[in-house]
Amino acid sequence: MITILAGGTGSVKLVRGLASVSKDITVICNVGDNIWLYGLYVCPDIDTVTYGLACLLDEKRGWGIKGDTFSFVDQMKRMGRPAWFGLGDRDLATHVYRTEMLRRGKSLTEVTIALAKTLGATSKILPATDDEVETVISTPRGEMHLQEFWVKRGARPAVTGVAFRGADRARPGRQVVEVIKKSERIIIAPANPVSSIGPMLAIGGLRRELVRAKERVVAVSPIIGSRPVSGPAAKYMKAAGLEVSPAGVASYYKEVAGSLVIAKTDWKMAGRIEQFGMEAARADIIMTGPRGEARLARYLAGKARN
Ligand code: FO1
Repeated sequence: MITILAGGTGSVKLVRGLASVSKDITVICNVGDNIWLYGLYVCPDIDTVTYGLACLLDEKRGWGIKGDTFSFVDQMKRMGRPAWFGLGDRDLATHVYRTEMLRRGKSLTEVTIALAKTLGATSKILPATDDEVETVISTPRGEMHLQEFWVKRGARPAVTGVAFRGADRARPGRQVVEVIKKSERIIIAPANPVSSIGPMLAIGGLRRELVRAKERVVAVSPIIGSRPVSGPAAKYMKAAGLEVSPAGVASYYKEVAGSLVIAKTDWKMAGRIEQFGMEAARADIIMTGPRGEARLARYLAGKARN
């Protein structure tokens, strides 16, 4: 069994690649981006992975359902309600379904498994926790929810800190610990280390399990040279006091991962990564199209068998 720790947009390609090369994949998803909107519980990273595995994802945006319409948010705007978060009309059904089941007493784990099945996702998807953990960004304008920083404010404010509210009380989701224990390989997706993987590492019980499994944990760098493959990783990494480089990623993961896969062009970084007690493996980590996704996945699955 292979487990992958995933965020959303930055992780879905590798998740899909792994699902194309192995039937026994479990995805543990970040919940720090989850947000309550209009009385509905929206879980962007879980939904991105679910839609990606169910061939529903809007590939161009990297989130939401392809071909979706936005009449609901347009109408909300006309009614004078906040409409900065682009909830699609079909996507809305996911949030209504989830919220209804949560209100009936189901856990987020149960709802996530049910949604994946209903929508046709091909792998097991689990939230990192059933408890609420919220990624909070500190800026000179004050603290704000990650979605407010990213979507409402277009990631423009300077970032002075990143915190994970509720993580100190959160317990790993049902099945998460068991899945980590059983997996021959645990992969950390090339997601934003601070905002996508950070909320999971902040959950004590989950972090402890990864520390125990360290030699089976392999992280894939989301940074090539000094640039993130996508998204605002550089801003968050700088705010967390990390160097924006594969070595900076290694310093963040040094306690929980035995190896870091870096781009072949970053071979000069290997020595610095090894100083953190990690193996520095070199591979083609840019995933262009399904073939690129499957190629990196095969490489990682191969490492799992070695
Ligand atoms: N990202 C945006 O940049 N703008 C949006 O309006 C937006 C809406 C949205 C709705 C549902 C969903 O599942 C994701 C959505 N995202 C949107 C993506 C999301 O904000 C982030 O990219 C992830 O949380 C980071 O992984």
